Amino acid sequence: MINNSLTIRRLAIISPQLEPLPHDAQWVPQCLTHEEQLMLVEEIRQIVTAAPLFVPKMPRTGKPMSVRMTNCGPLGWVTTKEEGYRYQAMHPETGEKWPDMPATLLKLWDKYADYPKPPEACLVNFYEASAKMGLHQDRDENNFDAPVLSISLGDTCLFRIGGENRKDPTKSFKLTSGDMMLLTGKSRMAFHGVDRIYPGTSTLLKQDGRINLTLRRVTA
Ligand SMILES: O=C(O)CCC(=O)C(=O)O
Repeated sequence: MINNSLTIRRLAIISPQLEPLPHDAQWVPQCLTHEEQLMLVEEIRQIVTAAPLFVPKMPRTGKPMSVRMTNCGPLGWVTTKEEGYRYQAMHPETGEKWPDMPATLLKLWDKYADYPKPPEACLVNFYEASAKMGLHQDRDENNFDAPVLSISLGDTCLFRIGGENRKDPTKSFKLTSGDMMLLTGKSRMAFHGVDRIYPGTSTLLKQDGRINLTLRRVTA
């Protein structure tokens, strides 16, 4: 009985190479070489030194999210109990401007985003081994024409993506360090989330965990 249910759960994790993703979301496995990933992690360390990780809080309830986060670029995404989800130019705790977005990320956007204007925000999410992110849409931007470009660094995660309605069927698959996802076109408004982290699956970071970077255009 136990074996059967394990088999069924394993089969539910698809291979995006073999089966198209909902609404043609794009997945580029190993988009970054190991060297590029190491360089990017070093750049993220400098960003975190200037703009320390903070715990985002859910609007209204104030419940802490399980990821810690920061941002780089002219704008950053933040959320607090009182003011909810929003983009702003200042770190919510230090009051300082966000650090610049590294050239490596701007180049990735130029190469893959197929959008004429640069990204304005890069969210840096840090997932400890037990962290996850519920199914959600990225809809706090004023511009849904530009894609959301996402990079995975560190431990593998189980990523889930569905359609434009919360109840649409979803597909799950593993994102590994160096992979890129592009939510573009119809998939721009797809519900997506991270169900779990697989600790110990990467040695890129000094500790267990995963970093996810999402590049977004916020204004039109
Ligand atoms: O960690 C991920 O792969 C997804 C992150 C995400 O959905 C978000 O920052 O909105």
